Parts: sequence; C-alpha cells; structure tokens
Amino acid sequence: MTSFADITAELEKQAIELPSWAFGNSGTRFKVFATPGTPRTVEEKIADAAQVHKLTGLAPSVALHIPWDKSDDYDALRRFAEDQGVALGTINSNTFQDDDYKFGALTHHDDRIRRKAIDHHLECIDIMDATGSRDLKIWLAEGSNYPGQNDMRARQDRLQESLQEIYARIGEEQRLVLEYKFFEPAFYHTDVPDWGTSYVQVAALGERAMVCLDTGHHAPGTNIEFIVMQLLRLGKLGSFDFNSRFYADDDLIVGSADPFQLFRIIVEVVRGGGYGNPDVAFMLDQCHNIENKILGQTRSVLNVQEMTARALLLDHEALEQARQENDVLAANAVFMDAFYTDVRPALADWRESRGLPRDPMAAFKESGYQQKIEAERVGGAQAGWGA
Ligand code: PSV
Ligand code: MN
Repeated sequence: MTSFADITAELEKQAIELPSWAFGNSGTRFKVFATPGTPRTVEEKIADAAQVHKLTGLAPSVALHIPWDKSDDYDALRRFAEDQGVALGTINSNTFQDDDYKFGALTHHDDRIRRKAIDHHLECIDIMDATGSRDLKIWLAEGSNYPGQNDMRARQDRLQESLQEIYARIGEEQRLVLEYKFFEPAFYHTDVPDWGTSYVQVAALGERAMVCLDTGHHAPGTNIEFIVMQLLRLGKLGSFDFNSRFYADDDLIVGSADPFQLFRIIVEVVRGGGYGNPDVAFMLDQCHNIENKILGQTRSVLNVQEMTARALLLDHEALEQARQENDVLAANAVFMDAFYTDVRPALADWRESRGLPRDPMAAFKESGYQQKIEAERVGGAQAGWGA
C-alpha cells in the first residue's frame, strides 16, 4: 500500500499554469456578464493569478493570449510578474477574431492572409523571447461549415507549409504546441480536429513541436486517457488545457463535471512518465462566467492536486498482481480504492506544513482582496474576450 507520506515529495513537483483570460469577463454568445473587480489590464490579471499561487503554492506561471494581453514593454511585464511571485508562461496566438480570418488563417488560399497569420505567430515568438516563455500554443479556429465549401486536402498542405515557417523561427529552448478541437467555430470540418491530425502535423516539424490536449475538445464518450497514453508513448504530449465539459467546449472548472475522468487521465500521465516532467505542461483553459474568478481558479488547481494525489496513491503492485492473474474485479477494485481515497485532510496538512492556508478558499474570502479590487478597479474597460 502506498501511503500519503510516500507521495509528499512527488506532490512538490506539481505546477499548474493559469490562463490570463480566466480572470477577465467571459460568457456565451448570449451574454457576457461584467463583474465588479474584473481586471482592466494584463497587469491586473497577473496580480489576480498571483493570488491563486499565494493561496495554493500550485500555480507559479500565467499564460498570455495575444493580442488580448498585448503590452508595450514585455520586459517590464516579465519583471512585474516576477515581483508578484509568478512567471510568464505559454504564449497563445489568436487568429480567430480578425475579419481577415473569416475563411481561414494558416490554411487560407489567399497568400496575403496566410502571410498575415504567419507573421502574427512570428510576433508571438518575439514576445516569447522577451517574456522568457518556452511554449507557443497554436489553436486554429479554421475549417468549413458546409460540405464542398473547401478543399480539405489543400488546406492540410498549406497548414504544414505555414507551420514549417513558424517552427523555423522557434528557438532552441522553445516549443511549438498545436492544439486540436473537433468542432466550433467551424461546424462541418475543422482543420486540426483530433490528436491524430495534430500529431501528423507536429511530427513533420521536428522534436520541438508537440500536441496540446484540451480536455474539452473531444466528442462525448471519448476515452481521453487512451489518447494521453498514446501521446506519451509517442513522446508528443506537450501540454494539457484542463477544463470540464458536460455538452461541448463548456470550459467549466476542471474536475467538476467528471472527477473520475480527471483521475483516469492523471493515472495515465503518471504511468507514462508525464508527471513532474517539464515536457508535459499542466495548464488550465477555463472561463468563469458566473462564479468568482479567483476562487474558480483556486478550486481548479486544488481539484487537479487532489486527483494527482489519488493517482499517486494507486497501488501498482496490487494492480499488477491482479492483472497477471486476470482478476478483472480485483484490478478494478484497486483502481477504485485510489479514486475513492479522501486526500483532502492530508492535503490541508501538507499545505499547513508549507506555510500555506489549510483552506485556500476560506483564506481568500477572509483576505479582503476581492473587496480591495472591487473598490480600486473603478472605471476603464474590463478585460474580456476581444479586449
Ligand atoms: C479554443 O476553444 C481554446 O481551447 C484555445 O485554447 C483558445 O486559445 C482558448 O480556447 C481561448 O479560450
Ligand atoms: Mn484550449
């Protein structure tokens, strides 16, 4: 049996990157609700993200989205983040909010538009050089809505050409990470719909090109942990965008819709050597449309930590024995025992021993930080999608 004492050293290795956009206003195509205290600037987003790290010790870096988080001085932004106790992380490109990209960006048949999209990515790499970021994350909103609308094959070829040019500019210590999503905003076909397409595209680039797995980007019922296993086996799982879904790309708090799925995913991460491995970045990609954003992010990183602790507690010896004996129910029981272990009291002790609050959610409410930002952040335009 593995005990909690056996896994404390492993827990120290956990680092979860927060998305700057989780702190801005978000919503659906029906309504974006404004909230008092919402950041107006990238600095305010970073300050809020730093609170989550202060409360949990789990979130030492913040991902930026360009142009949402554009700055005149990325060196200064980097120092600002460091002063807050966090680092700047992944740079996310954005080719989904410019009119030019209505019919595609990196796959577009019009060379002018494709050039513009490639240049946007080169600019993102310049930003990475200044912020010290390692990863360029590319998610493409391109595809088509109607059968016959596009030559899907030609678009794959143009995508590879575009990615080659971007990859050629990636530094020795940097990586290109390609995210897939099976639908939305395109409804008939998406140019990078699945892990296989992402894998094929990045494998043709080289070692520093990897796949990003966003947990919300699969059809209902998909065995995501199988994909995790396969990508780790191939050495191509670069990062996770964690979130939860009930129906589509809901971007709800990770571990809220299906905690058991999160457990199964993390078991495969640990099994495949992806845990505590800097090559496999744990990130959140979430929105907090109706709940408090700082608390939403705090809950999220705690959920990931709780499932990680349970996955680390899995009794591999007993599991292996049951497997060797083809004892299906015993193997499943060992698996479920780990999943049902309540690690919350032990994690509260773990936090206390590191000078962190036992209950980070309560500590935030008592800190007065929310009241402070609501009083201070008056006027200006609140950050949100497109801002
Ligand atoms: C697309 O749905 C996505 O998951 C990509 O990662 C984007 O960058 C992000 O959401 C924007 O929230
Ligand atoms: Mn994502």
